[in-house]
Amino acid sequence: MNARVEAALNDQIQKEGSSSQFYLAMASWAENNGLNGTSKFLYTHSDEERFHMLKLIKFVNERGGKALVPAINQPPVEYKGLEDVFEQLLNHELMVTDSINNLVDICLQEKDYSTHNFVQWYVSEQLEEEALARTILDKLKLIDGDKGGMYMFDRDLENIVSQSVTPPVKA
Ligand code: OFO
Repeated sequence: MNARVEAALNDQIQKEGSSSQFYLAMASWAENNGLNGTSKFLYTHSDEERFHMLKLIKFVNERGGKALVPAINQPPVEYKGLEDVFEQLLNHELMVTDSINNLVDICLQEKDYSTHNFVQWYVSEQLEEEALARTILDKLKLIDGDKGGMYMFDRDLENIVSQSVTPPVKA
């Protein structure tokens, strides 16, 4: 496997792993703050990120490269509130999108068209995740801390989890 592409894929493996940990920390925070729907949503999101990491690990190894399993860093424990959680989540997704775009660039520069093809799945996934995070943030801004609104919001997020049951990506 092309060394530059392999390094970029390993960098992406690290980012997907840290996304999973980040959302896990948010899920745990939400659970401890009585936001059960939000915590379910974030636990599911954390699982999805782990599958994104696994899919990359398998791809690198199957293509003759060596996948590097990243170290686990401690994500933040405290959040100021739900808006803070979803703002951080959106910013994190924007950073991941930049990283995927960089990966796409490297594939093209190195003429690695099969990895380029593989990475397209991540390109669409990022679009969906960014759109969802923006929609959630817009709702939170509308609610503006109203208790009844927060209750409904938390219930809505629980429904999103049960409807979206996008089966985890096969690694
Ligand atoms: Fe892995 O999809 Fe977001 O970060």
